Amino acid sequence: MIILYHLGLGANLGDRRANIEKAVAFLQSCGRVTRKSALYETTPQGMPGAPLFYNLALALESRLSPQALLAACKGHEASQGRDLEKSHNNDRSIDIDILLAGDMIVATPELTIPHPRLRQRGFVLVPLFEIAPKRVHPLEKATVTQLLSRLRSQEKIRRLE
Ligand code: PH2
Ligand code: MG
Ligand code: MG
Repeated sequence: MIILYHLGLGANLGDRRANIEKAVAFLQSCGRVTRKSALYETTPQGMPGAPLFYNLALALESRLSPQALLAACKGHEASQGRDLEKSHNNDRSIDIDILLAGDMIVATPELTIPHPRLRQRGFVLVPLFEIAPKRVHPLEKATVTQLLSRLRSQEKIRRLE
């Protein structure tokens, strides 16, 4: 079975553009990357004083299960020097988050899909809107366009390129 994933990538340490590009290349080895947003420079959320992020969203068609894809992404993050022990809201060279996995709903201690903070985050919704405006959030029963139009946030999101 091929699953259509939507992923969010973020980096706020080191060469942010290169770190994101490396992650995209890595994900190409997990399946077929069919859509990729522009890069966005975004203000860090929930991380006061942290350096600005680069964020991007992409679509990946993959035969990997959500659990296998998560493990592969964690492996890549670790290979890029990310300390996964203290991974919550600290600066990072690369973060790869599974946002959506087709219509699947996953709720385990290790993995929650759709991503639990998807609808609160402009840095996720703006790039996702660029590549998948009509995608439906299977719990909210709302499209990415609708989720973005409902978002009230102070984030600064600047499209690069
Ligand atoms: N990721 C977070 C927390 N805050 N802020 C921005 N702008 N971009 C991110 O990717 C990001 C964040 C947790 O993963
Ligand atoms: Mg994240
Ligand atoms: Mg993450």
